[in-house]
Amino acid sequence: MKGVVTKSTGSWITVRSEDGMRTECRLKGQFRIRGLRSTNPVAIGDRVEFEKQPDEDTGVITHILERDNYIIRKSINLSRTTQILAANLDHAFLIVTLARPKTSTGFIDRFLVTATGYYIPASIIFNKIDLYDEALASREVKLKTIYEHAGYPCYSVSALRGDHVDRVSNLLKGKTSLFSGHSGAGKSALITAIQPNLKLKTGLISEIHLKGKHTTTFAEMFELTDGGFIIDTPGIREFGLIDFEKNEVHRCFPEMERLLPQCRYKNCTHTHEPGCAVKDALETGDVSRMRYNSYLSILNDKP
Ligand SMILES: Nc1nc2c(ncn2[C@@H]2O[C@H](COP(=O)(O)OP(=O)(O)OP(=O)(O)O)[C@@H](O)[C@H]2O)c(=O)[nH]1
Ligand SMILES: [Mg+2]
Ligand SMILES: [Zn+2]
Repeated sequence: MKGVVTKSTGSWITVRSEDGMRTECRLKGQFRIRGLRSTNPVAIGDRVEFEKQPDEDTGVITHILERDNYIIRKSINLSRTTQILAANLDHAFLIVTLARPKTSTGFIDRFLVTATGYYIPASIIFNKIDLYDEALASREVKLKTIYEHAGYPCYSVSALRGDHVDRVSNLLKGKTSLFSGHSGAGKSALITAIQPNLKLKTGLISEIHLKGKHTTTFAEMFELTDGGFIIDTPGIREFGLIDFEKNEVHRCFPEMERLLPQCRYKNCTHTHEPGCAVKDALETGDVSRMRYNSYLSILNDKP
């Protein structure tokens, strides 16, 4: 039988077959070894083949089909382990909050680089706009200008008040979408605002650290009544990049990639080369310094 992985708790993997039925499956032993470096050899969104066990209730996954794409990260602290957030995505959304908790632009840029590197359309959702004062509102305007100019659509919502939630739900129709972001950004709250019958668990923000409390512990894919699937994920602290070659990073900054034909050297890395259109654009403001600094910091992470 064929199906899609909708949840994985380590020992049990939930597979949804085309008829909508869900089967709790185990993984055949050999995959564990092959996927050793990843904390999760099977990712949410993976298309798999499985066999029903004689008890008819459970199954065994026998084959994982090739992935169209995936979003993968490594935790900075545990640099050897990688984690696939989800596979076979049509769209990746980063849920960003400017306060309670604060999302840094470095984090945003690393997420966008990964999505772009794997050709997954990425967008930013600014949540908790009900908490804005003038300073936060103007910070959001600045960030939106930068990211939209770079090529990433931006949306502003309040999951709490319901502001503009319908705009986001329209984007999800008929697609498989991922929600990622820091703990407490409101991923589960926004999914529940989009589809109230899901009633996902949400957690209060710690008053001391102004951060979330890691309420969602396993990623899970949910079916939307209007068609499509949404993947809620546990909050992540950092977004460590993997699999990137130095000369590939600029490809993941669309506003820089656009300028490459105007650089003197066709393999320009936009760092030390003369006649670099990206560096000229920094002067005119066409490429934002903040994004360029992220680019340099990502380049310098490389061995
Ligand atoms: N003021 C305000 N609070 C919100 C909004 N959206 C979510 N929250 C609150 O933020 C807290 C965290 O929301 P969650 O949905 O649990 O956040 P999460 O991103 O799923 O967090 P993890 O599951 O820990 O990764 C909850 O107390 C929500 O009620 C919003 O638009 N405005
Ligand atoms: Mg959550
Ligand atoms: Zn250049």
